[in-house]
Amino acid sequence: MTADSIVRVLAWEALDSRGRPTVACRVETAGGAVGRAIAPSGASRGAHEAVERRDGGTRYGGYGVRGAVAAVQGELAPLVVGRRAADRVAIDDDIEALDGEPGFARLGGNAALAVSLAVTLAHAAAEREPLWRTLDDGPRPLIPMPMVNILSGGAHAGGAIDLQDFLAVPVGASSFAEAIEWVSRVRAACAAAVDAAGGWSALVADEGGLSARLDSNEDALRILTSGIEDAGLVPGEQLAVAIDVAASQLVEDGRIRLATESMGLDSAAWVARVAEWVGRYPIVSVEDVLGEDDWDGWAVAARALPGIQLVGDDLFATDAGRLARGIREGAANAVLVKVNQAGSVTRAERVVRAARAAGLAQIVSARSGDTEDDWLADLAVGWRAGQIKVGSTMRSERTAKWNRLLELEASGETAFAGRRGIAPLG
Ligand code: 2PG
Ligand code: MG
Repeated sequence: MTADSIVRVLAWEALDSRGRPTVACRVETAGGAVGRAIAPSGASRGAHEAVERRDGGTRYGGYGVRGAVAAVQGELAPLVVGRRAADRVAIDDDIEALDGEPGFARLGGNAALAVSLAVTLAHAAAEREPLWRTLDDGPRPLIPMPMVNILSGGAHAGGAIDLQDFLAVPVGASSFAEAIEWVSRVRAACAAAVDAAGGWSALVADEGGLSARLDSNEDALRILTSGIEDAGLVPGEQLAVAIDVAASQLVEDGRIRLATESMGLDSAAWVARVAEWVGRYPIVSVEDVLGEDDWDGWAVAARALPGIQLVGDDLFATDAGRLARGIREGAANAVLVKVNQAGSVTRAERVVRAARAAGLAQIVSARSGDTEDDWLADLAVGWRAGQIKVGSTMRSERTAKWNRLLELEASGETAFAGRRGIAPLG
């Protein structure tokens, strides 16, 4: 037995930022190092994500995770105890093999991920290193460009409008601290406009964003662009805009259904509408523009939106196989990386590396149901992802990640990615 041999794995049911149960896990080594992590959980979940195991029934409205917790204690702990925390990659692969079903359908992706993260963190603790350094791939850790939610719709805001995220991307900022200051100013400027539009800026959506029942989705783009100007920043040059359509949530009979505007558009008409917006607003990035299985539509969108970062979230579901198909078919030029879509740190890490090798941009992302954990910031920095998406500038499960990045920047060992990490790359 070595000092980093795992001697104990403990799991329990914790709560995420939406107040729903989720799996928490603590891994302890012989030398006394501890790794502790809580699995995040999405609302606009893709069909191709690792399976989130829920108990069903009436307890916690069916969201309980006692089954997943029992899977950790009953099957994963015996597999992990006695192994070295440094062997995370082999442990993750063995968990996948033990599960035996695609997407960790038997044990639960939430069970597998909580263990994977806790092992990763226990290793860093045993090494007495910050987490990012144990993942460090390159010459110097890279602080990612933040993509910050300002206005929310869709599944994160009770369907106030259809599109899910309207985000600020501080492309002209010269440091992460400046980036966060700028987007905070934009959020404050947008709050007044949201109140004027019948929203209530004191109440926030799942990721801390503003929301209101606007007359159209385009109104959100108008509010955000005016907010950038009102904040004294130059749209496009200093502060750009990103949207996450989360289109898989909107597909109905093969069309994109916009309830706010009482209409349904086919893929081509919808992409043409987005292209018009790109011409009118300082949009640099469009996520999940179409449904998760509309591969042909995505290839059309890639041609219709040249020079724009086209991000696959539900499309790729942080899965190396789906990413490989997207690369072959030219479907997108960026991948959203969510560790719980993958079910393990190792599976997500492989997606980051495959994307980088193929010239795709990488955006490490939190979930709409997240936790006070801050490991996501270290993953982005250590993997040199270039971009990170966490939500807005408020709610502690969001600020935990921003605050960790501010700390790492203040430590002076890092460089800020700036706009370099945004697709199309170089
Ligand atoms: C997304 C995420 C984060 P959710 O769609 O990108 O904003 O949402 O976690 O609900 O899938
Ligand atoms: Mg998304």
